[in-house]
Order: sequence, then C-alpha cells, then structure tokens
Amino acid sequence: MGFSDWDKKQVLVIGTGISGIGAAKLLSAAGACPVLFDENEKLTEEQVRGKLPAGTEAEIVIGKLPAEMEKRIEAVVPSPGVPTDTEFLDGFRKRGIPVLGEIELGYLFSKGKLIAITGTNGKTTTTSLVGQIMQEYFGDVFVVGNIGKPYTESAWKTGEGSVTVAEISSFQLETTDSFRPDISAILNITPDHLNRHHTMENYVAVKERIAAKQTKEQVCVLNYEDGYTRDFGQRCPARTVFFSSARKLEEGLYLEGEDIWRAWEGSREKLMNIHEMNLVGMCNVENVMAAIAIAICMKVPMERILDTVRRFRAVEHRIEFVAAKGGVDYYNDSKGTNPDAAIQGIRAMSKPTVLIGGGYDKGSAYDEWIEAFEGKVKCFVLVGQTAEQIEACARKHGMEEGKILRAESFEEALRLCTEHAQAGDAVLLSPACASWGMFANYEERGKKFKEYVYALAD
Ligand code: UMA
Repeated sequence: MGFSDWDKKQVLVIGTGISGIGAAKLLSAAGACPVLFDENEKLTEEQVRGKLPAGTEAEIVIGKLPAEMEKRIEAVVPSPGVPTDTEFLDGFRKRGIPVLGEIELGYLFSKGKLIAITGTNGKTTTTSLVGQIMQEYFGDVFVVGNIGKPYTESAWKTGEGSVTVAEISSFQLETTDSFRPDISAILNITPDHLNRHHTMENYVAVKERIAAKQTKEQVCVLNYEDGYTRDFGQRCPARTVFFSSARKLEEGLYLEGEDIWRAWEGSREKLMNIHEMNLVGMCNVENVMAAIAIAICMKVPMERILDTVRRFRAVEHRIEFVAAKGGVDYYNDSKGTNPDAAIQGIRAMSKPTVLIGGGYDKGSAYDEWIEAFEGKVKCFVLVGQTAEQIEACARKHGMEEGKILRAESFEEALRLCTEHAQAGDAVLLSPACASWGMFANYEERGKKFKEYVYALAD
C-alpha cells in the first residue's frame, strides 16, 4: 500500500498523543483527510493544532464525535492507549471499516528491513542495543515504536537499504494485520496489562501476533527459559532462534557460567564474559543474548556486534545508576512498571535497599515481587493507588510493620528514603506499577527522582 491508496480518504485518528500526531502527519502527507479525535474534554483544539506542523491538513474534534462525521469515516487509527474492545470501534468493524493501529499504518509505508521486538520486560533495552548495533554498522537506521518515537514519523522516509528497529507493545499488537517483520523477538511473557487484555491467555495471544504473518524465510528470536515463548517455538511460522540463561543449547545463544556462547550451524564459540557488559542483572544478560542473536541474523560481523555490546550503557530509567550521595547509591528503575520488571530491579541490588513502590493499579499480583526481596529490603516506602494492596501483600509475606512506610505524595516518598538510608545502603525506585495518575508517564517519574537525587548534598 502506498500514498495513492490514501488519497482523499477520511481517516479517524483516535488520540492526540505522540502516536496520533504521527499518524495524522503521515496521513496528511499521503493526501488523506485525517480527523484527529480525542475524548479528553480538557484538551482544546488550539493545543492539538499546536502539535501539528504548519500545513498539516487535519480536522480536530475533542470530546464526542458527531454522528454525521462517524458516518463518513473510511478507516480508523486508534492510538495504543485506546482500548480496542469497545462498542465504538466495534460499530466501525461491523460496517466493514478497517481499524488499524499506528504500527500497521507505518508498516504499510515502510521499506527496507524491519526488526520488531516485544516482551513484557527488556524490550526498550534490547531495542536500544539492537538500534545502536545497526546504526554503527548500516547507517540508515530508524529506532521507533513504544520506545517513544512513532513509527509513522519515519516509515515514509525509509528506502530499500534502511533498517528499522521497532519496540512493539501488546497494545500496539492488538491492531496489526499485515505487519511482517524480517526478524521478530519475544523476550519473555509474564503477567502485565491484565486490566486491558483481561486474561493471560489473551495477553500471550496478542504478544504472539508479532510473528503471526512471518514465513520460514524470516526469523523469530525466543527465550528458551520462558514457558510461553518456548511453547510458541513449536507453533511459530518463522524460523526460531532461541537464547537461554540457564542451559547449554544445541543451537542458539546461551550462558554458561559467566560467559555467553553461541552454538550456530554446527560450531560452538565463546563470545564474551558478562562482566564486559556495562549492564547489571540477569535480565540484561538475556537482553544482550537476544540482541546478539538478532544482529547475527542481520549478518553483522561478530567483532562489530561485541564491540557495540561492550560500549552500550543502560537505558535511562531501567536499573539506571543515578549517583552516590552520602555513601548511598541511588538507582532509578522507574521503568519497573510491573511486578516482573521490578523483580529484576531488586535482584540487581547487592546492598541493603530502601525501595519505593506503588502507583497506578493495572490489576497485578505482587506476591512474587515481594518474595524476591529475600531480606534485601530494609525499608519499603509505598505511594499511590496500589499502596494499600501492596502493604497487605508485604505483611502477608511476613514483612515487619516497622519496615513499611506510607507516603501521601511522591515528594514525601523521596524524603522518607533519604531519612532511612544510611551509608552503605542503596535506594531503588522500582515501583512495580505504572505512573499514570501521578505522572504522565514513567519517564516523568524517573526524571523527578533523578532531579531530587542530584539536588542532595554529596
Ligand atoms: N485517548 C482517547 N481515548 C481513549 C484513550 C486515550 O481519546 O480511550 C487519548 C488521550 O486523551 C490522550 C491520547 O489518547 O490524549 C493518548 O494516547 P496514548 O495513550 O496511546 O499515548 P501516546 O502519547 O500516543 O503514546 C503511545 C504509547 N502509549 C501507550 O501505549 C499508553 C507510548 O507507549 C508509545 O511510546 C507511543 O505511542 C509511540 O508509539 C508508552 C507506554 O506507556 C511509553 N506504553 C506501555 C508500556 O510500555 O507498558 C504499553
């Protein structure tokens, strides 16, 4: 599908965040007539118009879509944050009107090679690392998607020699159709976003959509130590390449002791020691193995891959070391937005830890997270909508009352941390919950934490 197919088409874009704006810009450039619609009545038409470059043809509707407009719509592009199982969207589907997400839209305009990475955790780190490897080897590279850069912003700029590396969330996979990456990866699947997907079964099925349209000539990189992804290997339409942090594989990437090995086409080779990486935690060893597997499939020479891996630094907000203040190490893991991600955060700590948890309620269970504390958490500071639920769970698992502190605001949580941390301790922001309700996103939460830490006396 190219530009001409969209000429004069009336396309409803739902959501005026970065995804909706990216979609509207692309549609306008393709000659379509986008209607940019947002249900948030607090927004104004001027605010939305201000996000569009001059010359972008788009109608803007805030609040409710008038019936006469609904009737003339020929395609709908919902933003990832818009639930897809609503009567509103079903109404369009029943009339045979295509409902396609911004990722699908970008894909229809994209050329060159496409690498798409999903997973409950580790996808931003892996996407950034793969992006850096590709950028340093190929040059014409775009890193897009859930990482914060809409695919539609760059898709139409790609050529046959381009490489696109896309981080894809489960929200985005709900609205893909013909999307077919040359290389896909599912890093792991653990419970997350169950308030949106309702059941684990649905969530797993949505994640698998990343590879649904692939063929045997294409590759899907999977985690052998994750039951869901290992199982998917049996059904996956693409050629599978596994990685494992717990066993020697006959084919694929694996960890043995502290070394990463590759078993490939009949030969075995030790690639690197994990202490050569600038990343902490087993989750990052897995992310690195997945990235190496992807880069091998892209035919990047091994010495170039390992050179980039050795120089790569942690992604902002993911177990990111901020500073040492008064002998206390401060780590920002604001991207620990679900219990499984937060388990990786606490596991990466080696000192007594003051931990900040809590936030928006996504319907998660906190038991496994709290079990993973293993006596390391000397003080547990809770904030946000989920504070009460997490406190009850921590008590159930035997955490003493005196160790649990409740904060009314994020600022108070930060103050409590500095009061309770002593030289030799670590402070970790790894909330196991999304930031929505208190912040626009986890980046804003992480930045606030870092500003506070930087302002502390040395
Ligand atoms: N809106 C409606 N109706 C609704 C829901 C939302 O009109 O039913 C409107 C809101 O009023 C708002 C706009 O839609 O104005 C927001 O759209 P959005 O929530 O899709 O946010 P965007 O700014 O477009 O960002 C989206 C992704 N957001 C979500 O998935 C919630 C970003 O992922 C992504 O980086 C961006 O597209 C570019 O692809 C963020 C995220 O939190 C980082 N992702 C989740 C995660 O990582 O766990 C999945």
